[in-house]
Amino acid sequence: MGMFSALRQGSTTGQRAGMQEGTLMLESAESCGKRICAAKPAAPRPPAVLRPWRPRRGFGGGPAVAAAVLLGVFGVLGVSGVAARPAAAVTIDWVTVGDPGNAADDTGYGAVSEAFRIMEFEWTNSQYVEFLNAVDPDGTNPQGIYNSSMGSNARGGISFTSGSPAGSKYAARSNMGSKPVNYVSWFDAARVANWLHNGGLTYGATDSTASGPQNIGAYAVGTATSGVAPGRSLDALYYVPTENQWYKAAYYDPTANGGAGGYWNYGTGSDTAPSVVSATSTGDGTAGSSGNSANYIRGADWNGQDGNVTTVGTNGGTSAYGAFDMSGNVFEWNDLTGASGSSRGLRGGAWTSIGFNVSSAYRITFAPSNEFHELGFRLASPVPVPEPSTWGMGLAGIACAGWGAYQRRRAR
Ligand SMILES: [Ca+2]
Ligand SMILES: [Ca+2]
Ligand SMILES: [Ca+2]
Repeated sequence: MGMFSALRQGSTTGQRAGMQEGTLMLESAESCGKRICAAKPAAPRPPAVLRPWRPRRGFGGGPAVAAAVLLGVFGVLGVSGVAARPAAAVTIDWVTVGDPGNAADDTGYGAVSEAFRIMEFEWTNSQYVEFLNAVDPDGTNPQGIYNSSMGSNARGGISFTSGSPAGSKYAARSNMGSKPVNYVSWFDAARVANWLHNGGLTYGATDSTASGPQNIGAYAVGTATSGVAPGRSLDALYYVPTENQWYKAAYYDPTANGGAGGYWNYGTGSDTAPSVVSATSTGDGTAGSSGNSANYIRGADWNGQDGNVTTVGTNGGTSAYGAFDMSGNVFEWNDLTGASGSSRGLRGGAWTSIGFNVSSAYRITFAPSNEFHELGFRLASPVPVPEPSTWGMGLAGIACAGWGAYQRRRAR
């Protein structure tokens, strides 16, 4: 087991029953993030790793885990000089949500017993393109991971070109790379988590079987695209946040009430409804990265649309933990309590939403198969914790040791 495998498991937390079925004001949504996209070269694409997919052998037992752990540790520690990093192509910015053991809000949500990480931004079209090209180089669209509306709807962000070379058939549409992906079901989000859990690698052929890299790992979804959403694996390295985790990341502020902690009504660290953001001609929010504003109530008009998704991180300030667009842009899937079930949660409101929907008071439960232009996601992850014996080591030494372990395993 590598030195990086001492990940502290983020656990699910109990929460009250009484969830209610709600109806979504479904309209449209998409956007993508400036920091994410700025960090990712548009071209050329990294070469595909031409090797067959093999199911991972269990936590700590295979290259997939080593790669995933490397990805996670480098991501959070910002280690430089990672040219030797495995083929993981996607860059993810995380914020850490600490203060474990916080009390729930008066809504009953928000109590989380462990520290965890959550994405700073919504999952973008560019990131989803990396996923699609990595696990579906042949363009066979296994398990419906690509929704054709991504390519045809004015607010969709990803094109599919069957004649393009293997591994590059999917591409972000003009001005859409930094917008949040939409038309994604909970199952799609779970498959992204699986891909990352298995190392975020690029494959030489599409595996549409139940043991494909997108179908096992964090979630045992197999080939399912509807029906019951399984709970996540205990060793999941990436996953859809529980409702309590998402709620805490959006609304809790450990400095509120003189340091006693408390909750804001909106994901911008405010109890006042955010200003409605406008958009530039290329879909950037006009608020930048600070202030109490959000993309909702169809204020972001661009590309000929009355309301649209906008570049992640340009629509105003963050939650207390530093996460952008927790109010507005796209609704985000959550795992409710984390238990398996026939519904999944959505929170935060979208570019279409009225003010109430972007507040902490609003929640929806929905069949996990739903895909609309205002539904997206962001993932969570355990906080990487080096084993005690590694505390005295330099980061470079840790990186070399980790990579060596990866290579040794991979060579088997
Ligand atoms: Ca889908
Ligand atoms: Ca408008
Ligand atoms: Ca959002």
